[in-house]
Amino acid sequence: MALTLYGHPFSSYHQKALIAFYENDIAFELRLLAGDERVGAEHAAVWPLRKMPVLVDGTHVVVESSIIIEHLDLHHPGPVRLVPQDPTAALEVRMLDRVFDNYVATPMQKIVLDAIRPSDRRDPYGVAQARDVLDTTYRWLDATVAGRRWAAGDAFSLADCAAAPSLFYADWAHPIDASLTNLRALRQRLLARPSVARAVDEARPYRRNFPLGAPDRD
Ligand SMILES: N[C@@H](CCC(=O)N[C@@H](CS)C(=O)NCC(=O)O)C(=O)O
Repeated sequence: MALTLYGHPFSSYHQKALIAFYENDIAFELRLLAGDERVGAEHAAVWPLRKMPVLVDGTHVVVESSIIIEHLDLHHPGPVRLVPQDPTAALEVRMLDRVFDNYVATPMQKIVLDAIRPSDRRDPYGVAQARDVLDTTYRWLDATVAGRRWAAGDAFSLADCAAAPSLFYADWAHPIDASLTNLRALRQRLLARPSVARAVDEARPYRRNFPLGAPDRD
């Protein structure tokens, strides 16, 4: 059954799902959300909230990046299992996935999206709160990933699919302090992972669109 993915290469949540596709070399058709009205209408028809990514697997619509990855692991498994079959290990993976989405990607998005608001509708108080959340989360993550190869342990997982794009863009929006060596090293290991490197490379042409101005580095 054909897999169709609605998204855009520069979107952090789209990249999160892409990494899972690339890990297991799963074929899909990309429906690029880049201003084509027909694709936009298809997207709105399957997911009225118009968030990306959205996966359509045959007649089944799957929304939310974490659930898309769980869906692939369940219905299109490959050699790299992204959700451990051991339930206790799976809980740790899902916990880290939630931390990266809620406390890294969400405050990062707050900072980035504030920059494209009209200048008289900005929210400096909310942005300052988002920076505080990032600082607290960075410190917690630095301690949590100490001694781990990947975000949730020895195996690359759903948690790393979430970690890679959220840390990538969060470090652009609000740099990870140099003292947090475990977290910074994890970000570098993630960038070297072929599936992540491929998603980052495919997004390179869009860097000029980063609302805060993309730094001259990954
Ligand atoms: N919780 C969602 C978040 C998806 C999300 O925020 N996607 C952003 C792009 S990174 C988006 O669609 N933004 C467009 C919009 O909000 O209209 C997920 O995990 O898939």
